[in-house]
Formats: sequence, C-alpha cells, structure tokens
Amino acid sequence: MTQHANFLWGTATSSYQIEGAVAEDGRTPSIWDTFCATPGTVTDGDTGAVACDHYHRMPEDVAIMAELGMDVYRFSLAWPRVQPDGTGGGNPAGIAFYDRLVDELLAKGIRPWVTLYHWDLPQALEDAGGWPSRDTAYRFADYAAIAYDALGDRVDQWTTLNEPWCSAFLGYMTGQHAPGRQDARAGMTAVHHLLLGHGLATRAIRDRAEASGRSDRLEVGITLNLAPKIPASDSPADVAAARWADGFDNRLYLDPLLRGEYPADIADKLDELGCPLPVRDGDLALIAQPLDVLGVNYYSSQAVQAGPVGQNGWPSPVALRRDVPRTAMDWEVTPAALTDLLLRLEREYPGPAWYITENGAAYADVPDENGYVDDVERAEYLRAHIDATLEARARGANVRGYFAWSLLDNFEWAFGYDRRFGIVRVDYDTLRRTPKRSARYYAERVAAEKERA
Ligand code: IFM
Repeated sequence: MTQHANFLWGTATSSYQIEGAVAEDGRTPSIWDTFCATPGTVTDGDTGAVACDHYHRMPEDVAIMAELGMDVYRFSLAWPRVQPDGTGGGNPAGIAFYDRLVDELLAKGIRPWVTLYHWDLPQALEDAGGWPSRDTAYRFADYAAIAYDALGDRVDQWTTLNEPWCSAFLGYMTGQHAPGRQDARAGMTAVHHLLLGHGLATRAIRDRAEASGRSDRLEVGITLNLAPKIPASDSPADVAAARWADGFDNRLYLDPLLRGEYPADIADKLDELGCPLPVRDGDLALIAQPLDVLGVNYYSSQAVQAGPVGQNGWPSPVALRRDVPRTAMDWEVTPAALTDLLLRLEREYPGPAWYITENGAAYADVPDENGYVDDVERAEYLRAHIDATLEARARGANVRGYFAWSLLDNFEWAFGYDRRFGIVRVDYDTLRRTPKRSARYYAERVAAEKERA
C-alpha cells in the first residue's frame, strides 16, 4: 500500500450552523436558539433560524461534495430534532431528514460520518441543569442509542462530542457561547459530565453495534480542539504559563480519554480554586474506554506568556502577538505546529487513529458579480495545512483523514454570519451556493493525492 492509501478526504459542517428549519418536523429549541434570541449575544442579532437552509437544500449540497470528489462528509445531528426535549423516544420526522441525508450521501459514494453533539443541547435539558447536571450525561447516552438505532445500519463512523472545551469553557465559564453562563465551578463540572457522556454514549453505541454484528466496521471517537501552546520564552514563568494553558485546554481532555486520569497539576489547581472535577468511582474507566478515533480540530497555535494572576486566583496566561499572518478570526496561521501536534499525540497518547476533523480559515471574502470568490489566502491555508498533515503521517503519526472546515459559509456562533469559513460561498440573501477558488484547489489536491496513493 502506498503512503496515502487508507486516507479519507472530506468536508465538515454542523447542524445549527447550516440547517435552519428550527421549528420544523417536531424540532424543539436548543440552547443556541435561546442564546441567539438574547440581545447582545451574537453579532448583528444573527440566528440559525434559516442559516444555509440546508434542511431544504440538502441534495444540492451533497451534489457539490460529489463534484468536489469527496470521500466522506462529517455532519452533526441536531439533538432537539432527533429526540425533542432530550428525553423519551426518537422523533420520526426529524430522524427522517438524516435518513435522507445518509441515503443521498451513500448514493453519491460519500461516506457519512456522524457527530452526535456539536453544541445544540435541547433547551429543556439546559432548563433541567444542562451539562453541570450529571443526569445530562445519561440523557446523552440515551440519545446516542436512538441515533445509532436509526442510522447505524449505514453509518460506521461516530463522533460523540465536538470540542467539549468549547461547550464547557465558552458555554458555562465565560458565557461567550450558549447557554451563556459565567460560573467557573459549573464549567469544570460540565467538563467532567461531557466526558462522562462521551463514555456512556460510546458504550451504548458499541453495545448496539455488537448486538447487531456491526462492531468490525464501527469506528467511535471524540473530537477535541487542540491548540498547541508554545512558551514565549525560556523563562520559568513563561514555561509554567504555557504548561498551564496546555493542561487546561488540551491535557484536561486528552489525559482522561487516553490515560484514564485527569492531569494532576490541573486537577489539584482546580481543587484549590474551588472548582473540583466531580469524579465518582468508575467514571474514569468509562471515559477511558478504547477509542478508535481521536478527531483533531486544528486552526492555530499560540505563544504563551505569563500574565498577572486573574480573578479569584485563576492563572491567566496571555498570548504573545507574534509577527505571523492571521486570519479574519485574528488566529495565527501556523501550519508547522500541526505537524508537531500530530507527532506529539502519536508519541504521548498512542493508540487511536488521528483524523483532522476540522481545519480551515475565515477571510474577508469579496465576491465578484457572479458570486465567485478568488480566495487565494484560504486556498493557501489549506495547502499548507494539508502538507503539514501529510508530513506528520510520513513521519509516523497514524493520521487517517482530513476534513476541510467548512463545506459552506455558515453561522459562526457568536460572530453570526460575519465570519466566513466556507470553501463554497453562500449568498445569504438568495442562498445560492458558489464554489470558491479554495474549493477548486481542494478538489484538485484531493484528486492528485488519490492518484498518488
Ligand atoms: O465553526 C466552528 C466549529 O463549529 C467548531 N470548530 C471551530 C469552527 C471555527 O470557529
């Protein structure tokens, strides 16, 4: 087998960011519907009510992926569509949409890759306590079972959570994301319950796959947003700041998932800060059960400096502003750090297959009169990061795939429609889709890599 065989190329999206149709076919509100309806939370008061209208234009979007020559499509299920209110049985009308999507993908030769949770918690579960409530982890496992029962005959790749750091930290600690709570203790409790939910859902899916004779083809995993933290200098203070930042953002998730323990330096500090991780007997074994896949969402790295101690004694490292290119998110473009990250994962956390489940960039796109965007910078960003991924693979990291974020311009959370990550432009007035230069680049690169394999 040549070097790039056994490697999947795809694009990724998420339900709330593209679907729209928030009140159709029995879908109930999610925390993001509620958050968007709260003045001052999202740029320009944007909401996901229509988004890309993917719910009604799905066949067109699948046809675009097929034209681009994609192997695989990573999308998320809207929990409030599949299991309204987060309890009880599945909602046939909501599930029917994903049935159609999966069938459409398979008919076009594209493998469906399901993410169960990309942040749209049913509002009813938030009202019952949200992720800081332990019960939500058990509700999540029930929902996973419903989803697997509905789609597991055709879907082999399952991701439990997308970026639990965002759900816990942005959702419950800083309040920049739904549900907008600002409570450090709740945030750290949410970390543990999200991971517990991952473990319970993984077990539910594996049990069902086994019972239906499908376990051989099943791949279950979780996706983390991993941003490498590089000390800004050799000074002990900067080194310690980078170690804290890496521990709080990265190891706090990697260690329990892949080593069965929380990193002691971070857990001890959280105890000291009065925000303990609420671990019960048996939880860590559940969280650390075998993972087939660890999805890596990579956008940027950061050079970290020591900062003044923050509110209530929290360490508050600060990012050094380096002289490197930046995207419209003000994120540094640092592809070499992706190679280093993948090699580090292989060295320190060996076992799972690594997939780049998201990588991409927002830029200030300017369409021509036909809606075409000549996004040279985004195409270059993709080129550099694909090179970096393949470099890590050539040097021994077990990397098995790459997904561009995102297929379409879409609802970029608190930034609303003000930031565009798509390789396909969406005109939000007409909802017309127009592939950008980056889409052409990606399609050509994928074809060339497959040819080489
Ligand atoms: O749009 C998001 C996505 O939902 C999760 N990962 C990062 C992307 C860009 O911010």
